Amino acid sequence: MILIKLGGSIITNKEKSLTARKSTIDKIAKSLRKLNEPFVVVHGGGSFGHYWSVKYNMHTRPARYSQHGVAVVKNSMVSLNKIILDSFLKNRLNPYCLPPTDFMAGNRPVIKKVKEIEKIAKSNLVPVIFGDALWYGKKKSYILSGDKIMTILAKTLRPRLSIFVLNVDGVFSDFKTRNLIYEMKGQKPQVSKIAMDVTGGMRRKIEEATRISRLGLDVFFVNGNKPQRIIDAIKRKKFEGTLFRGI
Ligand code: IP8
Repeated sequence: MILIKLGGSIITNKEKSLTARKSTIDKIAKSLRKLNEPFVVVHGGGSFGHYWSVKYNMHTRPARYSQHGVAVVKNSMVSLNKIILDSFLKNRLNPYCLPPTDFMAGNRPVIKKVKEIEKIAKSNLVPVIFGDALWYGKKKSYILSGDKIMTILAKTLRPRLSIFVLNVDGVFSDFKTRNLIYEMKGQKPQVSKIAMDVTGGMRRKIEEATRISRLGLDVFFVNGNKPQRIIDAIKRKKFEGTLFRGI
């Protein structure tokens, strides 16, 4: 099984609030049709969820954030999720909308429910999960990042491959030269800080990818503007991106 994270930067225009990159989403969906093994999709918040999380000062730490904020963030994620579902349906994938409330209790996964996700994927449906504002308990809530969801799922489902689809080629050792790191082996990459990202942007992605690779599972970062690269990575053809080899 394959886990695919569609980053907020590839599915939305991060410069412009509440705008989805519909044609990019369509192209990715069309490419995913070429896969002939079960896969699960997780997507991020981009200029939908992050836009409102910043406005309402909500973060990954459970706290008593504005309840209106929780409602608005959730609503925006459902809107973005609907755009993805529509595109997948149009492209004859069988998307199965799966909000994280389906397998999370507080900030812990319900393992029995997580295992069910694999069964859904193997039945020729494509679970489509997303980062979200979640109820924690005692009037507290928190932002659960799609990147974190990747690690949660990887721990239990042990995918053959986890792919983070980005708006750039992978991890750079240097921004100016755009020098791509083909395999992460403890180098110190350069990461940009995106003010809008409440879950930590590229730094968080690298952290989660490192965690997944320490479970003995391979992780790839690829550029979603060239969707064939996703397919090539999965089919182990020539690979353009950054590999975190499972250790
Ligand atoms: O973009 C965060 O998911 P991410 C989702 O994967 C929200 O970090 C609600 C901001």
